[in-house]
Amino acid sequence: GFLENVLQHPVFTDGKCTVTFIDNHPELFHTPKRFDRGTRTLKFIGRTIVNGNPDVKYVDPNKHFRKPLIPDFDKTGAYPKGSKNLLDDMGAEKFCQWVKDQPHIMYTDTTMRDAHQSLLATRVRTDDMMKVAEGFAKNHAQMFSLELWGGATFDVAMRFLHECPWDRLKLLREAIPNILFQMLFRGSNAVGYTAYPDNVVQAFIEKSWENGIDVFRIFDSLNWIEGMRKSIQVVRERTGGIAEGTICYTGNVLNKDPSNKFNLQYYLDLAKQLEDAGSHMLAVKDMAGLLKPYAATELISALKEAISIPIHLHTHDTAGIQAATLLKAIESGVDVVDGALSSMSGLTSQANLNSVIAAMEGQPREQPFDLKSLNDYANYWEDVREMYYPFESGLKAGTAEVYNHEIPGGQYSNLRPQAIALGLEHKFEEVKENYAVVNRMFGDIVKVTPSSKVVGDMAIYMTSNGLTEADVMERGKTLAFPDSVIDLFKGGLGQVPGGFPKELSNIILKGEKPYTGRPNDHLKPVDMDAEFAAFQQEFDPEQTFLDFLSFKMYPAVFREFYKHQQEYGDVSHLPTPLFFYGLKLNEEVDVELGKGKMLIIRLLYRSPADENGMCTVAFDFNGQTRAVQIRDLS
Ligand code: 3PY
Ligand code: ZN
Repeated sequence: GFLENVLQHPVFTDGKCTVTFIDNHPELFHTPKRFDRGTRTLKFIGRTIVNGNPDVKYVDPNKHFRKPLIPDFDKTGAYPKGSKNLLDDMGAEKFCQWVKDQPHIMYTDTTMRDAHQSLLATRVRTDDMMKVAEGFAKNHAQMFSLELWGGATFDVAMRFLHECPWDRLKLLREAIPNILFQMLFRGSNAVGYTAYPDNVVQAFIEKSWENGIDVFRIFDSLNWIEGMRKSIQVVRERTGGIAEGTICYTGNVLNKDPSNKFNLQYYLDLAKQLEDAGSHMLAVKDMAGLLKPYAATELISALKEAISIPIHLHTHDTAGIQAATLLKAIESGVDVVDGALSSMSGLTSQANLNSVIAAMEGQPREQPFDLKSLNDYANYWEDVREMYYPFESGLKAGTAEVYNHEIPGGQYSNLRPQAIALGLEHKFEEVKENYAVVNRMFGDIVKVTPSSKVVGDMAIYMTSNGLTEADVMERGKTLAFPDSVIDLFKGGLGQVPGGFPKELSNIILKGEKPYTGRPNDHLKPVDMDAEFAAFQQEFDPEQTFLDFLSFKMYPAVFREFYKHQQEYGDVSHLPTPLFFYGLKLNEEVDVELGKGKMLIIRLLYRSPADENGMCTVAFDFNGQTRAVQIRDLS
């Protein structure tokens, strides 16, 4: 147990023990025998019953969940061959030629990544994905790819769901061996918010490939080719995957005013650079949903002329008309489009995949799907989505305002809660206005994670301090700008063509010199062997190199995640209602703890807090009565 661990620890036996010793050595809590899996699970459930899940800010006591219906599939039959098999057989180059040669349109389903990132604050859990993984792979093997990893999912999985993102990937890969897996990769920033040393980025890509990722959608938050070049190279040279170099779309390509820097030529030049840098495919990533239908005709037709790699279109339905954009792009020869299953589509998510597929029925570029079955999966997700109601953004309809503020879908649904948390509830309109103002002040830039966060931080900063653009320009020398803003102007996210506006740059940097190269060039390579050894030393020897990479991406988040695992075990198998809301008195739930190990848990009793603030929570646990002590934090 814990005491033995302390007494036997070399630091303790060497007499070097200090007051921070226990804090610095979380492995001391690694006492597998005393706290078996069942007890840890009961502790987690007990804590949720007594204090709620800290991530859930509001519980509706009248909420009742339907049991999501898992669509039928052939449990014993083989998986039909899909895009993953083709890639494995042909290799990336040939496979991409094959994609280009197909007359029909192909689809990426974003339900398990961007859709829930944009609608449900990225909270969808592995358990809900796994229930339909095998069936979907067998019923819809003609899907081009499933986007299910990267972006914010990596961070949120550990931080709020207390799940290992690598385990999610591995489990899904096992259940879906036949369809390409796609991730969103932030170039120099990998799956984080700042630049990492090149060798960390490289190791991350290699391990992602080894554990299941095929398509790497690589973007740079300022559309800076140098921020993407290295990742594209690594995918090409160190994996068998597809490097999808990405153009982030912003502004309006139909605006022919000479002052419009995001004009057609801008995108064509970037596309050519990405092709020359070795991209196997090109993504047009319209993260805010600004690509209007007729703009898609112009942009996609011109891109098809200009480059010879396949083109993959991604957009968000914030304005409510992006299905039309997809149709126009399909008419213009785009090769693959992204959509989300109906119940997870619309608003700040992707357009409705089921409906686009239906709209294409009988058309020259139709790719046939079993629409009835696809709708059954949408129904499954509709019932699952209910369980995540505290994370809904509250948006009711699409808005044409997005053409003005240009806020990306994932950020838009987050911005209101963020504004509320800062007491700016009644100034949300102003925050959106200021977002557009800040974009202009910064010289009109691409806004996507993490640059979008910087613009958002500045907009909130100006709103909460009642500052106008003129105030910033006049009194800027005396203002303490958000760190993220200073970092952007210093070059921490890379460079923009022509640099940031000089006057504002001087004000923000207060005389400090920005750097000119890649932010990664300023970072020392990580000594992998030494640091991995130190990592295992700090935590425990069972921690793998994948855990180490999680730690390198998010050190503080990983530490908390590790502590949570030590205390409560692996909570990823708990059913979602149990995970977020605990149990009601006499409510019974089945929990699968690992393969085939079923538990039936019923809540028998919960005492009021005693004089020490402790509650007793008693369960029927597979027919035995077991109780845990939980501190009441109320
Ligand atoms: C992310 O980086 O998470 C995004 O979804 C950007 O659009
Ligand atoms: Zn997106």
